[in-house]
Amino acid sequence: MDQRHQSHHRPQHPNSNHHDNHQSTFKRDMDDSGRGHFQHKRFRPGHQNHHQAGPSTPPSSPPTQSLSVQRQLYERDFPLYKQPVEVGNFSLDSERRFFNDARQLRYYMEPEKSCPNFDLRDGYRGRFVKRDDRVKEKLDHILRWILANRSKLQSKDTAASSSPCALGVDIVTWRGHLTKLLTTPYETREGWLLAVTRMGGTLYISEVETEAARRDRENRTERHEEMMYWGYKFEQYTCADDARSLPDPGGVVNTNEAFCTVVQTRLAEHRLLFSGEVDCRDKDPKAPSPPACYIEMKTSLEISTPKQRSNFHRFKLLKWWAQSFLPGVPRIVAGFRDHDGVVVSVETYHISKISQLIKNETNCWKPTVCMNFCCEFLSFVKSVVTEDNPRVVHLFSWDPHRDVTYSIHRDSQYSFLPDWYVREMTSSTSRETHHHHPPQT
Ligand code: 0WD
Ligand code: CA
Repeated sequence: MDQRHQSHHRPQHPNSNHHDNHQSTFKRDMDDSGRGHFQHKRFRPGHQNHHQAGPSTPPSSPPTQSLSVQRQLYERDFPLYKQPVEVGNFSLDSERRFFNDARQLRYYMEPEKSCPNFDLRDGYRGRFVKRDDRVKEKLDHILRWILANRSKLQSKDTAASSSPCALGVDIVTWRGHLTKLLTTPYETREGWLLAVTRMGGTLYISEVETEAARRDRENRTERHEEMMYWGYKFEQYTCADDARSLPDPGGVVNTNEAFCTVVQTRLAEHRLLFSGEVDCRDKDPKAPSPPACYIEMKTSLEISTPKQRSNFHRFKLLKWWAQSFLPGVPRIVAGFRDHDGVVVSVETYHISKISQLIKNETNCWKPTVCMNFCCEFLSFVKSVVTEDNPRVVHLFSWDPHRDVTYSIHRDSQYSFLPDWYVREMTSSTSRETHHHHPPQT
């Protein structure tokens, strides 16, 4: 059942390439978390030093302090990545209220002409309701989905396996956070902060806004604010509310509204559960089942020079590929626009063909580096975050040209699992393991 996600990646056992480069990668970092004064090893990619629970690891082995992001360390065979399976979905309405259904899913209507002349500026001043991006929702919507669908999740996996974790998955997060991990080896501008908490054996990963990102958000130009609207407006020109109706370009664009898929998959030994926003689906009722019928919509500046084409391949297609590959969304429909926000052409990209498309580019990104880095990061996180406690956060931090490091926070501003979730998860775990309530008479 370990199907390859992409046919052009050669089949390979996830752990078959563990000849590590025995350079001396000892890091002479002092332990600033108050646990002694070892010389800590750097976490070595591809090395089995993350299997701390394994019998070959001496119990005194000190935890590793940092993870290198250097590309060449991740240039090996593509890791196993199972075909993502949609286990559910949810919708957020115009007021950002959660619904455990697909009411916000839209249907792609192919534009009549190849040069559609969509005016993406239309409606920005009068028919636009923007989500308040100062509100940090963290993992809340996913956690709501988990509570509403626990029986589905657990019956699939946990009951049968010997896994001690209550949910039957190792990692719960947003797809967007995984996208950031995939692109990290090639990122030169923006760092990230990821908060991690272990509860019931599952690691929850939730992004924390960096200072730099906050400054950028607070200092956006009016032009930038307007351009952020263009992507949503393109969706409005091309997506309809149901399979038999037409798009309504005269309506209001409300960015509170969202349809999110929840998928389960495995990256090497890591069982993942994550959610991502999906723009629309193929309107043909005979299209393959989700996520294979989903379509990602994008806009981008039209390409007029070889330099622009090369930059598009090297930087933008990396982000587009990573985002859609993760949940198994097979197609991207891109609207190329001019500087005035008029769409001048529309093109479809098949995710499985992107790595071929970029092969002739010098200094280009490689899918295998992205996936191997993400896999090693998750192993690193598992080895570091061993205390099972909803009040403890390990904050993993990365800046371009640096290693990934972390700090530990107890009952801090970084705690992100809400009480309603912790209470529900812990109370029902004990209910299930101890007894069944007799029916009330
Ligand atoms: O509060 C937070 N720190 C975040 C919340 C960070 C990232 C996401 N979110 C939540 C929101 O609830 C949103 O509905 O995630 C949802 C989207 O999650 P995702 O799919 O994991 O995010 P990502 O892949 O980065 O973005 C997918 C789409 C974007 O489309 P484009 O074509 O631009 O990639 O979701 C939208 C945007 O349309 N989007 C967001 N919507 C609401 N809040 C956010 C955001 N912070 N970021 C992207
Ligand atoms: Ca999109």
